[in-house]
Amino acid sequence: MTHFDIIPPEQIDSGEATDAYFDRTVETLEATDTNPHVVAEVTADQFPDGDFELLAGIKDAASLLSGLPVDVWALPEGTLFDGGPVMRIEGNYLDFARYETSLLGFLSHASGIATNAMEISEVAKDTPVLSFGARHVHPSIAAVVERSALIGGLDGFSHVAAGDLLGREASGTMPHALIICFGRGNQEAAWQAYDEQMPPEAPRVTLCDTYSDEVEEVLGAVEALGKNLDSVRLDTTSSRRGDFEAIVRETRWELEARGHDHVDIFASGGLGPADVGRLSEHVDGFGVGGYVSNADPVDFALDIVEVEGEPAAKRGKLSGAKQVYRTPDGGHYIALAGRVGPSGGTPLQKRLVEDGSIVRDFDLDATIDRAARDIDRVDPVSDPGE
Ligand code: PCP
Repeated sequence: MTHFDIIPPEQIDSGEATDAYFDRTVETLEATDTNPHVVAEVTADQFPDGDFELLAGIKDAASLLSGLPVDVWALPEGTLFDGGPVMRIEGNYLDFARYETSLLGFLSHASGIATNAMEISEVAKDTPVLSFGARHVHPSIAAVVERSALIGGLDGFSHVAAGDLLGREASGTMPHALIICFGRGNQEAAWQAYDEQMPPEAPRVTLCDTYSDEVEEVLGAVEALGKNLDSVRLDTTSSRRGDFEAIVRETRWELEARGHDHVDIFASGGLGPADVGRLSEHVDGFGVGGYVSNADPVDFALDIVEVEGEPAAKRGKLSGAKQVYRTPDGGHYIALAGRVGPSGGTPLQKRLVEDGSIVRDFDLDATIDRAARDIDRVDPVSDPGE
């Protein structure tokens, strides 16, 4: 147990992290000796609508289902999908009924974050983006946020403990708190102290918007750190922002006018895809928080589609086990499993769990590469949203 309001992992593993109606269903089925062999699928939209999402959370889903007497197929983590099942479970219903709640939670949350990260990453083009949004979510899911952000194409993240879990070092610059601790008018002292204290490998990125005009603070940072200064971060608070793009471009101009071309500009604070798209040619890096970490979870549901080998589904859902394909033109195609797929289509659902044993690796670098390749092939983000 923990003194925080966090469900312990043991209760997720045991199936106790469930909705009460599953407990009641299990009780009823057991009492009536009813336990059919079923096929169940995890699906968001039934049919393609041109709106692709990026699948994440499969690693945790596989851990959840391992040890249960079931067979599971799923799209590999880091695959784009547009309708149709992302996972199929085959087994006796009572063997996995209580796991539905946690299973959908693992997939829904991670996939929503990965999808928004992908959107940001695509409009940022080659400009690196760090995930700064851990502060907006419950600390128990910080690693889910950072891992999903990387799968979606972000280049790094800020959360230290998530870094420990993922085996990657967290990145960061400095908060306004550091500047304020040195007092108004003492920004140079704060930046210099930071420069002196940080290890040589840490980039010198000074936050330049705390008390006065951005250009003035940036030129002050150049003066204070000289050639040591790698980058300046502009995080102007929204009420003082005006035209952020103009502020960034003016800052760049004034740096270049004084021969400080080596100083990069890093932008952060309330940025979404439209901002990132507008700013990407003017800055050298972004920090994006809420747009990624606060992404809407994907609306996945788990539905029974076959009972004892026969098609079965509630109305509005499609019965029968399905396969989904990547078509040669980068499209997504849904067909009944066992039927002939589209010409040149690649089947996407692969075995994940075989009679309770996980049969796939979850190397994070490989997942990131897979996502990048699929995004390249499908080209799902053409019009940055607002
Ligand atoms: C930045 C900004 C946001 C963070 C990063 C990004 O923090 O103000 O809070 O998240 P967002 O994209 O959701 O806005 P700092 O400048 O470090 O904030 P602070 O003022 O706390 O130092």
